[in-house]
Amino acid sequence: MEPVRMEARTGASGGGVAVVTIANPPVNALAASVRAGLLRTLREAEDDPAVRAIVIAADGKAFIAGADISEFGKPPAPPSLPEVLQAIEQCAKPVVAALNGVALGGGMELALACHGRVVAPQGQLGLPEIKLGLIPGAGGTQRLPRILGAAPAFAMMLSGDPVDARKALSLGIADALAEGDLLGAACAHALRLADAEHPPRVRDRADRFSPEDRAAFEAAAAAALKRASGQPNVEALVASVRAALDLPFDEALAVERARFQALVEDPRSKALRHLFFAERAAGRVPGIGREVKARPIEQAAVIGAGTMGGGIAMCFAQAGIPVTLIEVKAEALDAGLARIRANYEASVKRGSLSQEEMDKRLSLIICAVGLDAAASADMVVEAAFEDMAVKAEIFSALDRVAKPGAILATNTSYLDVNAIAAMTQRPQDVVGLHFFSPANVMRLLEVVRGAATAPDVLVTSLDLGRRLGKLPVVVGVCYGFVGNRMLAKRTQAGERLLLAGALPHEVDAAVTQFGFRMGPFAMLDLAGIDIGWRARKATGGRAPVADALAEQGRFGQKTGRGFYLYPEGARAGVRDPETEALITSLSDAQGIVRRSFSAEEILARLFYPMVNEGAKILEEGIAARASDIDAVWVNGYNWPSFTGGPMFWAESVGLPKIVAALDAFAAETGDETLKPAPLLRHLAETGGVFAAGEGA
Ligand code: 3H9
Repeated sequence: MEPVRMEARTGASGGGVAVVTIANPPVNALAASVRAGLLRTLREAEDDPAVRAIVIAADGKAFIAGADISEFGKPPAPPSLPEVLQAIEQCAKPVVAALNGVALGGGMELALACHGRVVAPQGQLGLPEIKLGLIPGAGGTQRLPRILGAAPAFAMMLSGDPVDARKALSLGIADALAEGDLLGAACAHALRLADAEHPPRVRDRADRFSPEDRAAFEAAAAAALKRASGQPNVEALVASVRAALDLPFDEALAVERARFQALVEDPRSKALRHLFFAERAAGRVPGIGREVKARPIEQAAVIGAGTMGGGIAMCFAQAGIPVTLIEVKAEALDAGLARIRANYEASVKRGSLSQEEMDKRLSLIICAVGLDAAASADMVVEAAFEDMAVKAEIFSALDRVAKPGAILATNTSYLDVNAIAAMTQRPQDVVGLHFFSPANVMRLLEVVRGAATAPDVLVTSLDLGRRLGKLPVVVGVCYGFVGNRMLAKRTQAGERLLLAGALPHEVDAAVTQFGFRMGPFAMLDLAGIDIGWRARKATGGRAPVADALAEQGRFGQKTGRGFYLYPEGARAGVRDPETEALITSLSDAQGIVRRSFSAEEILARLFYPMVNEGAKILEEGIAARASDIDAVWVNGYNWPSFTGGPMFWAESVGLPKIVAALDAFAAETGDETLKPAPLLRHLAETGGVFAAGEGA
């Protein structure tokens, strides 16, 4: 099918209008074929004496989702989008956009280049380029300020968030809202404009610019630059909007274009674009097609009203799904519900939740004692104590109680989902749903596929994850799945660094400088050093520094002392001479001559073993794609998005360099697990990349 087609519109409201329709599923991205089709049809319509006005419309749910992101970084294919938009703007006949759905990025810019815009109630308009490390590159930074004023336009582009149809109308971005026949309304509007002497052009406007607007823009720009130090897209956005105020339209447009093109080549934008596609790919399971339908989930149950269980129940309530919160004892339920209520009340106080919404959510959470209350649930999520015996008991009881076809999910972080499934007569209905703490906030959801998990159970879990506002990523069964398994490598490497001569604040500084919000030791202090210590006691594992701290009752923030000191309940730790002396004494006891480490070496020692583990995870099929691992780490562990995630970052560092370093680490420590995984070594030797040969 042609990506752009043209039809003559006849009839009372539409005679003399050429309707140019874009049809490039799924979201009408402005691929080269669409740009070429638009230019061609536009010229035809312009040359046709029977045509008085033109309407640009789109098939499907979206108007246009923007430039085709997959074309960025490839050789440019003419015509460029600015060229097409210039042709629209300069067309002698009025061109009106019929905005049937989302008009994002280049899609909104196309609408702004038109002479009029009519929007359907479900329309949404936005310039989200900033989220991809870019700025609008087809006139958005020039035309939006002319409609809104520089300050409001800057705020909208800085957030990247869209406005809905009504807001677009009230702001003057859209000229009219069509409740019924959008195309009819757009044609009528186009003919009205045809009766006027000249089609109105946004570029000719300057009525929103004023000294007050300029001052407000400069203040907002200064604040944004301070917050986003080192983010080139924010700097480019400021420069482009300032150009709109200072320069003639075409010169300012050239400033925007040059800035946009530089950003497209910036590795940070490449990383963010990688993540855009990574997050979408994560929802696809190789071998499971669209023919597999999800089971209906209308009622849920959560077992365990602790912090995790409560947070999961909140996720269901937020999505409007009634949920029964189940405990063994009424007191535990009361405490759990009180925690949920306090959490909501804090949100209401902050203004991020209305009282009405809080009441609605609370009314969806029903409390019950005993597993029988799970009988009518379509999905049961177990969030009880992390202990195999406890889980075994719950799942064999659930097998008796739950209705046929109900999905039985465990929120385990480490335990064997296959062993849990084996406690039931219906292992095909069992799946892992690993939420991250706090469950109502964190976006990542590891969907753990057991050996027997049925395809429709997996599809339902992915669907449900999205309904809960999560990013679900399918992972296989192994100790710690993708995220915690790799985290263990970082934790082990951190311990080694401390014993070899680094201090906690040096390691944390290197990691925060890299872009994490928190370093590994500040993180351990926040989570509680005792948690890992108890787990290691049970499994026989060792972490000499953390164990020594825990043995002294230094559990982290909650005891005021851990890797750092927290005077008077402070949340930010300060260096603790006692901890540092303890670390040094542990090095001495092992006969280690301490030395200093550069930030670069710290990062290599922490992250290369994680990359190696990621390669093993791929070899074992625990993750289907390297990009899934990136999606896990960015969304669940705060890996800085502008580096694209650990596997993408590894490729930017260079796999041969990582392999050589891992060989050296293995030789130095005698730790065979640090030896490069065969996949990693192979890719390094052959110049390959992780993405090659991945399932779709
Ligand atoms: C830009 O416009 C630059 C200009 O200023 C200057 C140019 C000179 N390109 O999200 P979904 C695919 S920058 C290519 O799952 P939803 C997506 O990968 C762009 N592909 O659906 C997925 O493919 P698959 C500014 C795109 O309903 C499929 O469409 N625009 C694009 O949940 C469905 O996507 C943006 O940043 C694209 N632009 O959400 C908007 N968009 O099925 C980015 C989507 O193979 N897009 N795809 O996995 C979105 O925000 C959401 O996709 C949207 C639909 C809200 C549109």
